[in-house]
Amino acid sequence: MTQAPQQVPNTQVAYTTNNAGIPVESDEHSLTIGSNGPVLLQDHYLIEKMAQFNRERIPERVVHAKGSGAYGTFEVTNDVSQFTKADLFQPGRRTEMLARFSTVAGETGSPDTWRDPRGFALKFYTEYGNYDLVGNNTPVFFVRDPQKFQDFIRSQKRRPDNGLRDNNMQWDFWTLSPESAHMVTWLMGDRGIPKTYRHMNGYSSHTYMWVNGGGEKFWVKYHLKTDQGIDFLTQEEADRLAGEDADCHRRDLFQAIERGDHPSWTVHVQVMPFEDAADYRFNPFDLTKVWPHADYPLIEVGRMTLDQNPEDYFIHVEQAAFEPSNLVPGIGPSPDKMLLGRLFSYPDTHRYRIGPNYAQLPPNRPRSPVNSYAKDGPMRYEAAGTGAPYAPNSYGGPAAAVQQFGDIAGWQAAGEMVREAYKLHREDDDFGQPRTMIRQVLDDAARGRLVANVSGHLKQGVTRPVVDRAVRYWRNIDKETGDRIAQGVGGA
Ligand code: HDE
Repeated sequence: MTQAPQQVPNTQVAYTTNNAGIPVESDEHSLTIGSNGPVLLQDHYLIEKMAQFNRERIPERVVHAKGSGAYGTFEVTNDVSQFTKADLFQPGRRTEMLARFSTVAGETGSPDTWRDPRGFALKFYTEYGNYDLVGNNTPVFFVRDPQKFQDFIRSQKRRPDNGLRDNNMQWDFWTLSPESAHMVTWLMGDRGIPKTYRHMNGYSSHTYMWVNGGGEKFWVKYHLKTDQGIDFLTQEEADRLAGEDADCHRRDLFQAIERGDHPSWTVHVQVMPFEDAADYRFNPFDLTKVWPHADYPLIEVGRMTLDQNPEDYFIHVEQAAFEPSNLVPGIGPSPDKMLLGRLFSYPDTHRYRIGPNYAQLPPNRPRSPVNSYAKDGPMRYEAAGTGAPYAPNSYGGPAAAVQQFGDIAGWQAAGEMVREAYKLHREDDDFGQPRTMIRQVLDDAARGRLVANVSGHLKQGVTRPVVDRAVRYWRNIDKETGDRIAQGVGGA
């Protein structure tokens, strides 16, 4: 009988145990009859190791599967309390946070440098629960109705017949959905492949509502401007890195934080008075539109700094659950149809991917008290502490603090039930803002790269009718750019 290892506290001499904490007899030999086998069913540790291994994967995110994350802090640097009573935005506040950056269409093992928007997901552990701001590195998006999101994503992923990605599907969808023009211009330009996660901006993209202490409401859009400066990879650089170091963005973020080179972003908002929305020149809730800064300038709010790598990638990043529905007092949604669709989808996907008690997992666990009446369900391990499992109850269970938190961050709504596009505002159209971007924001070199990127993309497997439609799509955005792309793809 081999002696059990000297009984010492785990903290000093760590010896291998099984999941029940029982010291194991060997790390490398299965239990057999004689040294040549057969292997015995009673080798409980062998079976535990194999069974655990077979169950290590959870479903990857259906979009934004490849990503990287880090913890940090958000610090208020400017007094915006006239616009919001949200605790984390009050003067002097420092709030711990988690950020996750990601690509959109690629699977968990795909290259960091594929041309794709980048997810920019933030979770703030505030005094009144988690506030999640789940944006991208672009201020707009491809579609403006949640009905089309799933279809858009399918055109970006893999064909049902051969499982291959297909530029033809992408351009077929985009050219049949002209509302995509603004975002496609962002995507096919320099912002489509950031140099690293540290060298890109983040945006709420959506319009949100802020409510101040007096109950006044405002519409806001967030801009998180990188303090590292915007930088990008050319298509050639990105293609090379995809082969040489598919995880280069993940590596860069981890190593920068490890060496103390903590990335930061300065957080700004554009603020629109509540009453302005109705007759603003663009539909302020249309996710394919920006608010020109001349109309609503940026107002600084604070700075977020990422300074702590997660100790375990799977626990803190793979299981992180961000949801736009995590809106704390002083912040609300807006009539943006895409945002309202997202309020359902994220908690739904978390329940599917990581179980109904996902909010108790380390990255998702609020740092403030949780007094919810939720109970039971797989992997639940924290008692609700509500005195009785129902409300109201006479055993000290929590009740809603209606006086303090009863106001609703909402708006007037009336009308027939319809299935229609947004009513157009006077300057609403699908091509005006991308045209302004090409003509007034990009310089000659950036315009040249945009033309080269689009032409190159169209020459990879896109069929002639779709190419011709794409040239028309770009001519509608900007005639000269469309003509240059026509030339780039051999005339159309
Ligand atoms: Fe997402 N999106 N999305 N999305 N999204 C998800 O939720 C969805 C949209 C974004 O790092 C999913 O947890 C719908 C816009 C980020 O974990 C899913 C619609 C923007 C992340 C989902 C949109 C985003 C996601 C899949 C249209 C920028 C990664 C995994 C109505 C403003 C968060 C998950 C992370 C992830 C649904 C469109 C950003 C499927 C229904 C617009 C950064 O629930």
